[in-house]
Amino acid sequence: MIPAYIPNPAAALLGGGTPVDFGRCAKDGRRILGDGKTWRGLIGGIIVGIIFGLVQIFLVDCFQLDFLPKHTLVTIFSLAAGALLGDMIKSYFKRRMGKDRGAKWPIADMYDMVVGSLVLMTLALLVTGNIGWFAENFDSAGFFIATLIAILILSPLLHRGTNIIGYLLGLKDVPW
Ligand code: CTP
Ligand code: K
Ligand code: MG
Repeated sequence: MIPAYIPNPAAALLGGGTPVDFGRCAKDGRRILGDGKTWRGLIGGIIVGIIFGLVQIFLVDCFQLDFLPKHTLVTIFSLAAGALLGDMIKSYFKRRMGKDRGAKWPIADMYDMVVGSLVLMTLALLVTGNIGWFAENFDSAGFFIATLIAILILSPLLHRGTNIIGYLLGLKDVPW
C-alpha cells in the first residue's frame, strides 16, 4: 500500500496553484472540487507515489522479501493514481453536501484513498489481462482477506498519524 499511502501527504507538501476544477462551480453554486485539489498536488503526488513504488520494487527484489507482493509498473501507477482519484471523487461529494474545503468527513476522509487505489488497481490488472496477479501474490484466500483487514485497520491509523504530524509541523491547517 506504500504507493497508495504516499500520494496524499506528498500532495499536501507539493500542492498549490491552479485547482483541478479551474475554479469552476457546479450547478449548486458550490465549487466542483474546491481549492484543496490542485494539478500540482495531483501530478506531484502521483509521481512521488510512483517513485516510492519503484524503490519498493527494487528493495523487495534486492533483499528477496518474498512475503511481500511483487509490484509492477501497472500496480504502483494505478495505486498512486487511484489514491488521488478517490480523494478527488470524495471532494466532489463533500462539496455537493455543502462541506467546505478541509471540513471533516470522518469515514470518507480515511478510506477514499484505500477504495480508490484498490479499485483502480483491480481495474488496471483486469484491463491489462493480469488479474492473475492476485493469485500469484496471495497464497490463499485467508491470507488475502487478512491483508484486506489489516489495510482497513491500519489505514485510518496512518491517516490520523500523518495528519497530526503534518499539523504539528505547520504543514496542515487542521489535524485531520
Ligand atoms: N492537495 C492538492 N491537490 C490534491 C490533493 C491535495 O493540492 N489533488 C493539497 C491541498 O493543499 C490540500 C492538502 O493537500 O489542502 C490536503 O489534502 P486534503 O485533506 O485531501 O484536502 P482538503 O484541503 O481537506 O480538501 P477537501 O475538503 O476537498 O478534502
Ligand atoms: K485526503
Ligand atoms: Mg482534508
